[in-house]
Amino acid sequence: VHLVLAYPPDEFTVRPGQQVGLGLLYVAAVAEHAGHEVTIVQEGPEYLPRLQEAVGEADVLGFTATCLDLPAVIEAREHLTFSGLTVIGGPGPSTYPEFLEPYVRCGLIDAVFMGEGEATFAEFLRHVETDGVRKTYRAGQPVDIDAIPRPARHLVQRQGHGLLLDSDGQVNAGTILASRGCPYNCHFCGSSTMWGRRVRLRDPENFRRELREMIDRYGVRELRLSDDNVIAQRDYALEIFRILGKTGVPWRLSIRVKPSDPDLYEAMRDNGCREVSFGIESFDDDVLRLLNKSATAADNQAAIRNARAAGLVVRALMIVGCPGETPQTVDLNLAALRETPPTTVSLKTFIPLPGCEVWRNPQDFNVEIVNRDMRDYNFWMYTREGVKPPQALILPDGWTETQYTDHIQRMRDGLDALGLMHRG
Ligand code: B12
Ligand code: SF4
Repeated sequence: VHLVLAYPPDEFTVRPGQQVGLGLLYVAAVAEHAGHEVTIVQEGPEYLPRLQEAVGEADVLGFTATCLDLPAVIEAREHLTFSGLTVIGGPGPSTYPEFLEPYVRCGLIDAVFMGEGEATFAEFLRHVETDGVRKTYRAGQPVDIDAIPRPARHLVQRQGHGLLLDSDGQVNAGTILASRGCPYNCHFCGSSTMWGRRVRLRDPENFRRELREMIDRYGVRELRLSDDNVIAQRDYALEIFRILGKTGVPWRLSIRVKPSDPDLYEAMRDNGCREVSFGIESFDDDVLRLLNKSATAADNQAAIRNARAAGLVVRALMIVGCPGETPQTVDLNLAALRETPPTTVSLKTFIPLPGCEVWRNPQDFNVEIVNRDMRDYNFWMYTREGVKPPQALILPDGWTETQYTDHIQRMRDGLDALGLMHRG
């Protein structure tokens, strides 16, 4: 079978500092492993003509997509002349399969993959050869993450570049996963819908071999550990950090604010970690409770303080416009940031992402979802053209749209005044 696998045409994935998602590379590896021929089309200029040319001789076209990418992928497919099978997988189809139903009904999409893709894609490829392709493939038993082939990085031109805040933006950079899944269930996150809540850890030796390959074969000189929550098991995390440390390559990761003890951050620093991103979201305890963060504003401050004391660059990931916010939330946020400033704040507006609890049951959070157009579900504050105007996707009970967007603007202005707003 000749397969073309495609990243979606998304302007955000081609911005400097972005990285290649690993999902498509994992399923590409499964296909190659089974003896099939695979070509990957990345995003970027002349996307459609490149994709059209690539699918010329192909039997299967497979897209990966987040929710945000779903409309663009459908649009791309509509513009293509292709008579083979079109399939789609990734976090978008996994958490929002309803979006794809009409396109499956009319035959534009032949099969939708939900959840982890390695086992189901292998099954699908067997079905292609026997003409028994199903319309949906839903992941069953979690795969053994030590038994699956390593991501097929040789199929892409670019692994990513400049992933660290203080890098020059040109360095060849790559992402790697040590674990899959997260035991928490923050109500704005779709991780548990995608992976379940059991964390699977890779054999450290298996992880080490992939790391060596990235450095020796692909020339990767900056790394991002893309795990949902690698510190869920502390001893395991420490082992992974030691392995990273032996490479001498600087790296970053995103983690929860707990545990937040100095030893953990010192171990990260001593093993080459240059930058940590914390899922802070808010310094309003009522909001953190409602979002089921299992962390408090004091935990947030402790993490920032201790990580900075260890000498790490600290990126605070924050969300404004969450369910449960009051006008005082902005004041609480700014006061806490003044008291314990991170290096920078990456501020997003609240998005009720499909797959998360707020999307499923907005009434439990006293909000209404006022916009379900996935093209508006990009939570970055900036576009290529510059500042993105605040937009309401949810409206908390009793708020007008103007009040809500003014509230977002006030947080943004406050961060600007503190000199903490990250424009990436
Ligand atoms: C690296 C990353 C990015 C990178 C690269 C994006 C990318 N396309 O992968 C950047 C920084 C660009 C990014 C941007 C965004 N991201 Co992001 N990102 C991640 C992160 C941390 C890792 C991705 C990864 O490599 N995962 C590991 C692989 C193994 O998992 P996977 O991609 O899901 O793939 C598996 C299955 O989905 C399936 N599969 C995937 N593709 C395909 C294709 C086929 C044909 C088949 C059969 C199967 C299949 O098989 C794979 C192996 O099991 C994830 C969190 C996470 N742990 O996944 C968030 C995540 C993917 N991002 C998310 C979001 C929301 C975004 C943004 C929309 C944010 C925004 N701007 O508002 C943008 C979207 C831009 C875009 N076009 O993708 C959400 C998506 C949620 C959703 N319901 O769609 C996630 C899941 C985080 C979360 N928990 O909420 N992101
Ligand atoms: S936001 Fe992070 S800690 Fe919370 S459920 Fe998602 S991956 Fe886990």
